[in-house]
Order: sequence, then C-alpha cells, then structure tokens
Amino acid sequence: MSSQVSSSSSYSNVKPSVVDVIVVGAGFSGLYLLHKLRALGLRTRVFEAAGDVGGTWYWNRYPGARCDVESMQYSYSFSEELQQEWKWSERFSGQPEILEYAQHVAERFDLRRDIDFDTLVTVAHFDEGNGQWRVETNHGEHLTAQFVVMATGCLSSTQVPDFKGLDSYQGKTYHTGDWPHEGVDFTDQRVGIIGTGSSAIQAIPVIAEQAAHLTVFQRTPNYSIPTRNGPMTPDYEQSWKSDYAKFRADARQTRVGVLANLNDVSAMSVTEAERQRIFEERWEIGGTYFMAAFNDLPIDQASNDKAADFVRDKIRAIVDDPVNAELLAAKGYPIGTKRICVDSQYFETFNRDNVTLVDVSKAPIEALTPDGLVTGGQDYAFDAIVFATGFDAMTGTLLKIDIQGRGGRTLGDKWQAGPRTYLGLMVEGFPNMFMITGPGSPSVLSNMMVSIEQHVDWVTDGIEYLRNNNLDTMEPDRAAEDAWVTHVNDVAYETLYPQANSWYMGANIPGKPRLFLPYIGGVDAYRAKCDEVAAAGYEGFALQVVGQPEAVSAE
Ligand code: FAD
Ligand code: N01
Repeated sequence: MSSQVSSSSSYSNVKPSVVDVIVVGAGFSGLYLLHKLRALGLRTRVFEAAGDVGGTWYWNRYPGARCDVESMQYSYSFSEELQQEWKWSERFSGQPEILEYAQHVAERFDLRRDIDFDTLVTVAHFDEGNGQWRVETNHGEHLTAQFVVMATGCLSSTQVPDFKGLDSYQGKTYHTGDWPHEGVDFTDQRVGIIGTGSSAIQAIPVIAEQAAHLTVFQRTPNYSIPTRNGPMTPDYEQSWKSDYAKFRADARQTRVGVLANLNDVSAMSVTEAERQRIFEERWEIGGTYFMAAFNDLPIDQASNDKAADFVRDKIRAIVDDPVNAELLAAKGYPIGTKRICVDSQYFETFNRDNVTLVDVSKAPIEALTPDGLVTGGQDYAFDAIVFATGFDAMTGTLLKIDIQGRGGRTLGDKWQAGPRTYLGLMVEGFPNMFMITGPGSPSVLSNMMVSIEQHVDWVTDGIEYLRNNNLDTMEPDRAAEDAWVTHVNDVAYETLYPQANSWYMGANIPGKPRLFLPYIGGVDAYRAKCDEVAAAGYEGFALQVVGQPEAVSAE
C-alpha cells in the first residue's frame, strides 16, 4: 500500500473509511474510473487483489500472451497527450508492454496513492436506512460509500476443472491466468497442456520451443488466424497519431469498437473466386480482421460455412500429419462463435517432433495421477501441467463477493437463473452499484478499451447527474431490466453464437445457466441506447432521495 500523499490530496496518511465511491479492481477500468472520479472531486478508494495495476495484463503472463486488437487501437483515448506520447513497439502488443503501459498510466496520473493493492473486497452490503454501501476487505477494513463500482473484469476468475485426483499430482501446475511473475523455465521438461482456447494457442508454440516434449490435450479444436505481428513502423504509427481523435470516434461507431475495414457485403453475394480472393487477402493481413471479410459471417450459416471451410483448408495445408490436421480442423460449430483465436505458428507447431496432440473429445481426461494424468486408458507422465482451461467469465468474479442489495437479497440469489442487468451496468435491487463491462454489455465482444471508456464515462456522468440534482440513489426499474434481458437474448438468437458451447454461453462451467452473457447488438447501437437513456433523465432508472420512498425525476 502506498503511503505517499500528494499535495493535491486532502487525505492524511490514514486513508478514510468513509468515501464517496469505492472501486473494486485496478485494471484498465479501475484506473480510468479513479482518474475521472477524482476530476469530479469525489473521494474515491480503489481496492485491487493484485500487487499492482494492470488487471488481465498483470495476471496473464504466460509465454506468448499478446493482444488481438492492434496496439494503436487497444489503448486509452481519453487523453490526447497520453495517446500521442506513448509509443508501441509492435503491431500487436505483447503482455509485458501492455502491463508497462498500465503502469505508465498509473504513474502519469498519480493513481497509485488511492489504490490498496493485495487487498480483496469480500463484502458489499447495501444499507437501506442510509442509502450507503458497507464494504469489507480481506484485511478486515470496514468502509462506507455512497457508490460502489465493480471494475472486477470479465475474465478474472480462473477455472481449473474439478479433475479427480487433482491434488495427487506431484509435479508443478500452472494456470495461464495466474502465471508466476518470475516466469517458468520448461527446458528439458515433459510438459502437458490442457485446453486449446486463445491462451493455449498463444502459449503452445512458445512452450514447444523450450520443453523436451509437449503434449497438447484438445477437447474442441479452434479456428485460428495468423496474427502476422511485426514491428510498429513510424509511418503506421503516424497515420494514426496524425488524426487520432477522428479515428477513435470512428471506431466507437463500429459494431466491435475496432476499425477493421469491414467489407459490407454478404459472403454469398460474390462469386466463389471472389470470395476466395477476399478470404485469402484477409488471411494474409492477419488477425481478427478475417471476421470482417464479409458482413454476415456471424449471422448467416451459408456465409459462415464458407469462411470455416477456408480456414479448415488452411489448417490441413499447414499440418503435415493428416490425422492431426483433421483433429485440428475445427468443426461442429460456426467460425467465430467461440472467440476467434489468433496465433503465431500454432498449427505449424504440430509438425515438430517434440509435440504430441491428444484428442480428449471422446475419451475425457479421467483423472490426474501422482505422475501426470490418465485419458483413454493411457497414462501420461509430466514434470509440469499447464491449465489453459479458461475463466468463470463475466459473472464468476462478481459472485465471489458477498454482495447484498435491498432486503439483504444476494446477487447470487438474484442471478440464480443467469445474470439480470439493465444495460449491463446496474441490477434492480442493488442501488448505486455499477458494473464496468458487466453481463448484458458488449464488453468481451468488442475492443475492450472502447467499451471500458464508454462505461466509465456513462457511470461517472450518472453519478455527477445525481449529485447535481440532489439525488442519492439510482437503480433500474424491474420492467426496464426485464426488457433488456429479453433484448440481449433475442439479439443473440439472431446470430449463430448460441450454437457453440462457449464461455459466452456459460457452457464451460458445470452448472452455470446456459444463456448468452454479453450483448451482441454492437457497441455503436449500445452506445446510442445508453446515451438516449441518459438524455431522457435516466429512463428506466428510479432516482431517489434517501428517506423518500417515491422515485423522483430530476427533469
Ligand atoms: P481486469 O483487467 O480483469 O481487471 C480487474 C481487476 O479486478 C483484476 O486485477 C482483479 O484482480 C481485480 N479484482 C477482481 N475482484 C476483486 C475483488 N473482489 N477485490 C479486489 N480486486 C478484485 N480484450 C481485448 O479487447 N483485446 C484483447 O486482445 C484481449 N486479450 C485478452 C487476453 C487475455 C489473456 C485475457 C484474459 C483477456 C483479454 N482481453 C482482451 C480482455 C481484457 O480482460 C480487457 O481487455 C481488459 O484488460 C479488462 O480490463 P478491466 O479493468 O475491466 O478488468
Ligand atoms: O480460455 P477458453 P482461454 N478437459 O475458455 C479446455 C480472452 N483471451 O483462457 O472448448 C479438456 O477459451 C476448453 O475446451 P472446450 C478471449 O476472450 C484473449 O483460452 O471447452 N479441456 C478450451 O479449449 C478468450 O476467449 C486472447 O472443449 C478442457 C480451453 O480449455 C478468453 O480470454 C488471448 C477442459 C479453455 O479455453 C479465454 O481464453 C487469451 C477439460 N475438462 C485469452 N476444461 C487474445 O486476445 C476446459 N478445457 C489473443
């Protein structure tokens, strides 16, 4: 915990336990929140479980970890000085550089002094008597705040399957999402990796270069596009910086918050030769831009099949062993409906002598043993096992906190059948508790930096509105929440996404309700809706003065 006190702060060395806002999390969401809340003159404290800022990029230090949004776009836009002065070294940034950027932001805006690191928020209870939240940390600190903002991340609770014999394994285990800071040296080791999602696909080529032998346990193959990363060129950097504000504004008006040069025609509206030419061109450009080759890949089965066929053929051409090639060629779900992966030499890695692919789709991993694991009746021995098995996404981290709203109702109880929110921002029965990129918001389906900035701006505007109008609390109406939940679901079922057993559907966590977690209507439409709601005096929200039971409108 920092003991530094800035001259501009009214805090003494002892931080106050009564504040205006408590922010949970110091990733990109929490950092920007703190900056904005300070500017509004609000007393704010931030709590972060990690030892420093950065969130995702603090925890996910696995070899090969890299962003799939271009560096020039995966960064804050709120400060022209910041975006002009920061220099990215590569087209797609690696985890160390993104973490450095988060640390730079914390320094530049003097944020650390209001953040308590290595501190978990464990309890947040709403007190209906005074309209305040009572918050507790794992260090036993008790606090009171008018507002609580959960900036806890969508992919921040790691998931290790409940394998039989998990504790009996004598070797080292690692999860990609909680990687040792000192790194791991796999030289001369027999390594097993479980999972072939985005994290594994990035880690496998790097681990394979170091390990004596790497065995990859694949349950579902994934579609992956080459990243084609490279050094940032001064010309490319300048092409953005010369008119950054305009490009950022344009990106906000796209469906996914990225300027990806969407080819706004159906894949079925062009000839076979033209389709192949366009897919080929996108494959060469690399990255997730492939999914913008045509405008209907996420919604039209025939178009999607063409894209999936193209990628499968590429995989078959790269992988020498025909059995492995067929196992790796993703099928059974539309391309993009599990998060599209990007890679550097992933499929090529299976041509190495020291890499074995084991299909566990039909014969699951039965158990971990003292030496390794057993599947399909065969024992595998390892010095280390890497769990690249993902996260309890979007709801897991929130539900780990003992959150109670009106009448002592827990968030877990409210969300028993799946998360219910209005705009992914707030929950009926939980006044003044905001979520950044919560379930029901576009978040994980977008360039998260764009979504984070939009949410933080909306939340801080909302708080300012309440204060300017002498109001104490805001809370969604039940009807508005119901309508939003229905809308989120309806829009999802207009797409091919629900066909996949993905974490978007909660399908990776046993017992988790199966429903589409993020909002797929697009960040452009979503922003318009949020702006409309605010402009109409926060339509769909009850705005109240504590002690006055009637909701009031400030208009
Ligand atoms: P996070 O970065 O997850 O930060 C949340 C913080 O809250 C964490 O540090 C956590 O420790 C803390 N926290 C949670 N609960 C508590 C508690 N109870 N008490 C105290 N602290 C708590 N997005 C993209 O747009 N493009 C990408 O290419 C991309 N790549 C990714 C790669 C990986 C490996 C992962 C896991 C995610 C990736 N994402 C990507 C999504 C990424 O999570 C977001 O881009 C962004 O970093 C999220 O920032 P955040 O601050 O909202 O959440
Ligand atoms: O996790 P995942 P992740 N037995 O859930 C397998 C972001 N991200 O950490 O598909 C065997 O995608 C599971 O198999 P299946 C991005 O949003 C971004 O890789 O369920 N296997 C799957 O293969 C991403 O989507 C980037 O059949 C088991 C894997 O584990 C999200 O984070 C990079 C199993 C989990 O894959 C999560 O990605 C990294 C079992 N019992 C992450 N249980 C970039 O932007 C699970 N699996 C580049």
